[in-house]
Amino acid sequence: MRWSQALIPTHKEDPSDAETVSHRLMLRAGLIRKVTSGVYNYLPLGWRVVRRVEAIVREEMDATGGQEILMPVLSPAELWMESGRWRVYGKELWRTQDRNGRNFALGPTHEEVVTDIARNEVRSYRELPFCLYQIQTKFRDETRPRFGVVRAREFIMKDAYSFHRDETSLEDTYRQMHAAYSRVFDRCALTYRPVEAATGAIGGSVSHEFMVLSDTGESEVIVCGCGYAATNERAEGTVPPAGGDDQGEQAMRAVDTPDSRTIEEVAAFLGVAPTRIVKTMVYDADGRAVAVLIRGDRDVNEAKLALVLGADVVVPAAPDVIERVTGAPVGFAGPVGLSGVETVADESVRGMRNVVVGGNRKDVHLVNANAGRDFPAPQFRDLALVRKGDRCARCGAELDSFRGIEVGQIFKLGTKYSSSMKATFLDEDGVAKPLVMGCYGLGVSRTTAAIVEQHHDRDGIAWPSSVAPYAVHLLVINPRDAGPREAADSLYEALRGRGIEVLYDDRDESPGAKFKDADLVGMPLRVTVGDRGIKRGVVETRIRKTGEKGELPRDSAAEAVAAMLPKLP
Ligand code: 9G3
Repeated sequence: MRWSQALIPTHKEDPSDAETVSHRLMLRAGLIRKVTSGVYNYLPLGWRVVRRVEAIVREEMDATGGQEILMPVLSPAELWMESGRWRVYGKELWRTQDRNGRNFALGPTHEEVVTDIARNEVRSYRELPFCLYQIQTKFRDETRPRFGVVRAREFIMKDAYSFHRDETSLEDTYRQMHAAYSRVFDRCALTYRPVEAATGAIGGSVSHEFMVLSDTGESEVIVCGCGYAATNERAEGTVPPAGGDDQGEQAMRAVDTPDSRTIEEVAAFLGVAPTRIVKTMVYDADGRAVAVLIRGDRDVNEAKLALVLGADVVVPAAPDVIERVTGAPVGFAGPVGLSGVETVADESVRGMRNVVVGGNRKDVHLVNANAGRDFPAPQFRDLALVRKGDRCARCGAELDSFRGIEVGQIFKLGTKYSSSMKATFLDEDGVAKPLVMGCYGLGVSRTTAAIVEQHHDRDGIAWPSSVAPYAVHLLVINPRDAGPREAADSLYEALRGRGIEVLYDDRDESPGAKFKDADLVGMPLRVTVGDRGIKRGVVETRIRKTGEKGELPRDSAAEAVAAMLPKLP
């Protein structure tokens, strides 16, 4: 492609509203353009990268025996009502109506639609297992789209769904997918880590996320030297005891704490450490109020709480619910005198004595409250959001953490959708059984941004060869010089003749600007044709990733370039 005829609108300046390096560089290098919040155009260079990533994904999905299909974006509401998710999901599920008022969802995922295919087409255990996949645009009306295509409202996902007669067969495909995902991310030259993940509202028993290491990643991953790794939502671990209450049970008393609602405000007002406070969080679990006691310096892991309560959706209760349940405004909830509401405590509270709790009255806290004496001894469960510094549940060592971008997630779904949607098969005894399912998602558009996060320097993007929009960036210093221009034109044709993808910067612009653009758009190999070199019968090369420079004889440059490409990083 000749740059003079290409739409590659690069920017010298960093766009003001881009927070992450991938967002900044994808805008500056002319890969994407924002249409509206969370919605992007993929311009020629950006779309070439997406298609190269898709090609790798397709190859690896096909290699697992996956069969590619395409399901509609428009999902009839009826299917979502059958699975119960039309009711469970809120505004994030992009709903619309057709001209006759029929309800649809713009598919955020396709468990319902693919299960509908299976229940209509699968009869016998003989037809199992099989795996269907698609690479398709998804819609999720996120509250806060950000970081460019990393968290978008319209994005490209590869979603695969496998169907089995039993868990053993599912285990086999799950393992194959795990390996295929590793091959995909290896081929995209990504540094990533598969980690245990929560299954959340999607259901199922087991899940792994593939995390690309990035300090700007939205996800926090908890890791241990023993090899344990899990998202902080899924992570198990022990909260180190805070200590500091070795005296016997003291007399409980009420203390006025005007306008002290947050843990920090109460701790400061009473002159105690947040670890001496037990906070009472009120949640809405599928519509019922639940009180959770947890140490003041810790957070509740809502995914764990949902599992403990067997609830689909767990969200913080609304202020009016808190007022109704505790008799006090937000910030003063406590276990003393709290009746008629299910209460559970996190392990971090076990054994604490003489703690500070909310008084269930405005501007009042209780000091020296003791479980058993002042409020019913609660059930203790592992409900805390594990963090760096906690103890590993496996080996007891101190846990560490890193941030990452989730580029893939795989699930053992089991029969959640097949049972609710009556998708069955006949086993060898003619008995109808619910199909056992797995599903496997890979964020294609997000992966392109993750690659930029890990492959850039201060001058711009440095694409790995496996996904670069073009393998070679050919640059003629001054196209008005007939000698260099003819040399560059013929090298361009010679390289294309060898099937090499070349971006040929033949623009009549300053050499400085063209070199800057070459570094910005980041093709793996730059070949420069200039007057001085042509006079000496050579062209210059520069490897983008390493900056390594070289010269090639002009007459055999195409052959030499072809030999260099496979060795490039
Ligand atoms: C929704 C909305 C958002 C969602 C979902 C449903 C995430 C939802 C989880 C999955 C699970 C797997 C198949 C491919 C791999 C991931 N966000 N998830 O189910 F209605 Cl609005 O999508 N699905």
